[in-house]
Amino acid sequence: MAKNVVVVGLQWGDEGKGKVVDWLTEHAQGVVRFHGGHNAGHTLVVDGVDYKLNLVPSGIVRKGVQCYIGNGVVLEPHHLLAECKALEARGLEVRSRLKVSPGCPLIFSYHSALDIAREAAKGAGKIGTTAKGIGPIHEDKVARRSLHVYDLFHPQRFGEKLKEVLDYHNFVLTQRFGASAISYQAIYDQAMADAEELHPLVADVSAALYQANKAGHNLLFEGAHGTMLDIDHGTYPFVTSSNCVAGQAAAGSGIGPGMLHHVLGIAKAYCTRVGGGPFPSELDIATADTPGYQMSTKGREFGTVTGRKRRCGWLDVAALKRAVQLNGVSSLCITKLDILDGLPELKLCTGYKLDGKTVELLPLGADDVARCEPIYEALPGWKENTFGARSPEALPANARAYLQRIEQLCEVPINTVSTGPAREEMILKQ
Ligand code: 2SA
Ligand code: GDP
Ligand code: MG
Repeated sequence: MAKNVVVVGLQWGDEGKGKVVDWLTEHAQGVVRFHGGHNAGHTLVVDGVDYKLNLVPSGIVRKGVQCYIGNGVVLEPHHLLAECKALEARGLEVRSRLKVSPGCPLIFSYHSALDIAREAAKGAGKIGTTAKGIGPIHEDKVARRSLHVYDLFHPQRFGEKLKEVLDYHNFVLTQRFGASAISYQAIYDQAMADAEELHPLVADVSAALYQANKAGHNLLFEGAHGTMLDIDHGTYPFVTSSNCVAGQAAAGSGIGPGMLHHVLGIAKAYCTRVGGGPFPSELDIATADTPGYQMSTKGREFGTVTGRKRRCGWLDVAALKRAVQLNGVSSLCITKLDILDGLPELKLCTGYKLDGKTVELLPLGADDVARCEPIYEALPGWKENTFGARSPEALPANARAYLQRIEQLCEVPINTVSTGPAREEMILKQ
């Protein structure tokens, strides 16, 4: 493993980043979250036990690995504490191994209330958010009115800032959306109680990472979403509100880009997307015995946070190539190859027809993406079972050919392949 590795999702999220990060911790001493919030959901399967993580980094299941939540993460403090306690109740050491940046913007109930009210007002054109308040907290951050973890430890200052921002948002909630106002006292009291519990975890993450790197620690920077959900580079406005690309690993954790040595891009062997927005290679998932149905059911494609059904489609290589470029991907990991077992034919979307022209990269923004007609290349499927395969030789020839074609089109090596949800269900090439 290169010293410090950024692990990013190259599609619309849920590529299996959590599983891969956990697997990589065999060779790492630290795992860092650098964006997103409790809208993210990662499932790890270790020794037959399932762990579902939202804010806690995916290094927590491996004994002795230090976990960091960087300033780029938007933090719902009560959710974090509840998540830590639930993991501790299952026997993991959590709070003693977790450092939280004082620079994280704080999410409170008015953020989710605004998120829900906005989505309801949008009707059919809604984004399909997770309703966790992710958009509203990022608006507050950029508008320079958000509260941060460091404010929690100055009760008077915290109270004054909270009052000001809550007045502002209550006006919007009641006057613009006809929703109920949110009570100041309930938020203040809960935040002060949480502050006391959070205090021992708060540390200068930026400085700690600098020192850890100097001490020779291998660090993993864990992406929480996918490149196509990036606020600048995704299918805007059907995106989340943070930067999801590898470049955010530096800004969102307070380290310099020179400290990042390898970008590992994670892509599913097919595509999924949850929520609204264009998806050129989307398939029908409702009709039995169709490829989309197999992806949805065998792949158990349900949102980790909301339980929503994820939409499914063929692997979009034109979108993947865009993601490879945006992230400067050094190597690829293809996950969930096993879900395609038994399909007679597979398709790769290699480009689109747009305004009578052929384009080879996903265009920017939702409006043009929605007008893209996919161009497909067909490849033969395989009948054999790849579930749990652990060596390249264990894969059928057609599965190897499928991977080689992706490699060829993306011009990046596939060094790892995941063949099942469990930690050890991985193929490492060479
Ligand atoms: P938000 O809540 O403002 O970030 O939603 C904006 C868009 O981003 C999508 N989004 C996600 N897409 C995939 N997975 C996510 N995490 C959960 C999971 C999702 C779930 O791991 O399954 O449980 O539904 C995630 N979080 C945000 C979202 O669907 C909107 O399209
Ligand atoms: P993340 O958000 O990128 O970490 O991905 P999620 O955890 O939200 O979704 C990926 C899902 O696929 C999880 O339920 C994983 O347990 C599961 N998974 C990951 N890799 C594989 C794989 O190679 N094969 C199968 N069958 N499941 C996998
Ligand atoms: Mg997920």
